[in-house]
Amino acid sequence: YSQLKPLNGNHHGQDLESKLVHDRGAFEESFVRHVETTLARNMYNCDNLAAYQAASSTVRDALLVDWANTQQKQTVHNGKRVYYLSLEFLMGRAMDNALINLKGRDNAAAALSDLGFNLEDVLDQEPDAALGNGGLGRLAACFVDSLSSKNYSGWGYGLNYQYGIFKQKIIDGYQVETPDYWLKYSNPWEIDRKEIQIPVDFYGHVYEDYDPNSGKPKKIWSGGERVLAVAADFPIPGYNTDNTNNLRLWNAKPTHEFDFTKFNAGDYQQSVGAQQRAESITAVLYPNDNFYSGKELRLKQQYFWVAASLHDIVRRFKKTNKSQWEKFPEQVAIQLNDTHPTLAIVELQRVLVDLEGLEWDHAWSIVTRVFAYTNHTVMTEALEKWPVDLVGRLLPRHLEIIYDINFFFLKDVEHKFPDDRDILGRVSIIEEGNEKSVRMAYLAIIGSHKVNGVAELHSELIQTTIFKDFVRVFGKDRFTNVTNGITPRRWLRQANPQLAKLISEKLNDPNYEYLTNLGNLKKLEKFIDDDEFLTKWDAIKFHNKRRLTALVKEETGIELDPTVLFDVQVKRIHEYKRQQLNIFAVIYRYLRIKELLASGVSIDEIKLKHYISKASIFGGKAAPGYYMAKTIIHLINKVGDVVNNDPEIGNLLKVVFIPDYNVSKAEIITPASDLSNHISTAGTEASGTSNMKFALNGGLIIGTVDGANVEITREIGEDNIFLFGNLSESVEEIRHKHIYEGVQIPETLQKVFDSIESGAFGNPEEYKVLLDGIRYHGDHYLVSDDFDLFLDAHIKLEKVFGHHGGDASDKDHLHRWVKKSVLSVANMGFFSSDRCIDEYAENIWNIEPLNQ
Ligand code: HBZ
Repeated sequence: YSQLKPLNGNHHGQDLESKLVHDRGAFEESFVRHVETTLARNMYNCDNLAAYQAASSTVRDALLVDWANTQQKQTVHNGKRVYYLSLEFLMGRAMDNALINLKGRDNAAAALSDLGFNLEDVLDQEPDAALGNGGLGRLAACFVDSLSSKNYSGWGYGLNYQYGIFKQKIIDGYQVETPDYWLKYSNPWEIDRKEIQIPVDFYGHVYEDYDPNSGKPKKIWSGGERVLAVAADFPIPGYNTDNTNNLRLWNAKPTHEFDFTKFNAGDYQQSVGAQQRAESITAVLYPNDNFYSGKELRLKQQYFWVAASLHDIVRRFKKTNKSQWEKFPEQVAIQLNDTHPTLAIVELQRVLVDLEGLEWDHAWSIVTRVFAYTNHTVMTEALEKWPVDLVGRLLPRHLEIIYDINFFFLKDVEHKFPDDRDILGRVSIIEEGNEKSVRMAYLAIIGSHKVNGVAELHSELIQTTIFKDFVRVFGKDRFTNVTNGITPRRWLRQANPQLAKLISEKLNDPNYEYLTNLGNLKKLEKFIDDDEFLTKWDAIKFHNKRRLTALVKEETGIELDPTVLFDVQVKRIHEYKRQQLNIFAVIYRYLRIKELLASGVSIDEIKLKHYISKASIFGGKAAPGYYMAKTIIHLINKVGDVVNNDPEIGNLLKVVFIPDYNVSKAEIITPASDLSNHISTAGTEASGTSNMKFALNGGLIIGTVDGANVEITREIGEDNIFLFGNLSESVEEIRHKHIYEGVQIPETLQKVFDSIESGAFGNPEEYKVLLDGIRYHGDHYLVSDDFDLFLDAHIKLEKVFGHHGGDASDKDHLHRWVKKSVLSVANMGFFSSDRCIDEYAENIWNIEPLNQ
């Protein structure tokens, strides 16, 4: 590898990188060159969009130098790499993040200003890379940021969807989906790797043959359809380090061969058409979160991605290690983000046994040392179960291997529990029944050396409920917890620059080192009695609320008063996340206000004695086929129409639904919240990560005892969070009671139902499914049981919030609310995704950072 050792030429590269990012003149020169050459325009014809393209091309040039050096360094070092397989990477915008991580933001702002542009306006031109649904996809994006920032050799592998998550419009209060064609202009962050092409096969049949070398029987998979996986690479810059890892996303392309039998039969059109359909594999992201829908194209996506990624990994391994397969687990760790990539387990076994000629047991011992699986949900409707018939048709050899894995596994189980016949059926990878299916989670557990949940409560729950038999079979050690985290680079420095700056000043940390040592936030506690500091803190929140007020005005036309409490719930719309609980409580509040007004109480008196002024702000997408979630969106919008246009109410109550919630909107919404809702039915939200984003930005939380709320409470203290609701250990019993004794609707909630049914928010027929689900169909998510507890929690928190207005003289407010805000932030260090990555590295992947 002598030719891989750093050459002198690289110094030139490093100089170039440093100059582009840190030297104003060099940035400007490169900008102009890109306008004239890359864009074929001139400076007189350069609008904000062109400026974005020229600026991003400049930043990209800098990134490429680091990226190439990193790949070379990692190859020379030849250590273990981790590969994070995720069907979703919800990256958002890249340019601001790259500038921050490369410490070039101020320089870029100055250079752009010289050229007559405003950095913020230029950044605003970038479309979001929205290749994910929600928490799971955003987690993957935070993890690749941390892998780079903490100097690990870690790649992401995913799909380069042409259409990301749909764009949401709200028309007459209804969600309307429109396609997100995010690649309208060329994507400067994508490096086309047309030369990296991996063939992937589907369908066909399996036959047995003899291996002429060994004389042993051998399985051959042939016939079928072939498509090509073509690589597109995205550099992932670390913060304050040159380490720049790679995110490789695959494009599906036709092979250049086509079906000659059809062609010869005169069917040229069809023969070419079939090939063109190859591209449909990576055309669109499936828009469901926490729901398994069982579509053939989705299974095709999964295998396409997994096969391409594994062959790429194996090829890289063989370049340096030839066929020394024992070394494979020392060189390669693969993390499965949910069960979506579980076929990778089967594919590696196939590669080792069928293609490389290893004995089954030897291959399997390698496979299980390589893989680890992260579970993100206990909800049965989200667990993947692919029909055996479909798997057998699409991937005939893989189905055989799955049966073999199951056979050997069940033999072991039988040996271990000779007297327990029932356990075999319960743990079998194959679910028997009307339609036989493959339980992907079971396959993932059996093929991995570690299985983790994403928050303590969730990791405990998977071991005591859905996977409890596997704890008996494999022992407790196979299961572990890695509580989720978020990257403070994007979710503090980028989203909330003013707060990040105040913190850097207070910590005496001008280089923002705390962003990679988030525990340092703890030192903020020292200033808890510093009035000047608290006043500044509050003023920043107020500034952020004004920024959100402008966004809301632009998106909805609604004028918010930034002095009122901003009460936010933004996340995917799902019954278990209970946006319906929130909107019912808003309706209740409105009805009470109207009653008070009708009985002669003045608005001012209501504000003083009963309700503080607030704006309820919602946002989030419903899966296009999820009728109940769409009904909830409609109700929120209709309540908004009524409340916001009621001349008696003024700023006492406003209800807003921000359309098309996405990462870049989250960067504006999150820092502006006073209070955010994380109110899932206990035991249903595996972790939640937006709770962490809000708390890190000084917003308080109203939440249930669920997911990571539990650990957030432990870290920040129970005085600084508003918890309510039934506990997860009671949920089963309550559901049982609902079914056998009926659901008790409390008086308060009944009032709300009555007003909905009176037509106060439009045709009551439209809300029938929503109300009936609670009244007559078992109230699976315990809305009726938690409603009054939710109202009580509000009464309590409103006493604390008191008056507000960014008013420096409001000492009471500073001392009650703002102190809680500071104490939250000071104790959120644990929730950095850097900590997660260190835990995975040490406990699961067995890798160490590569020192710079
Ligand atoms: O993963 C979420 C969990 O609901 C949330 O609690 C957790 O914090 C987060 C990160 O661990 N799960 C998802 O976002 N899941 C999906 O988006 C999803 C998408 C496609 C599926 C299944 C789930 O087929």
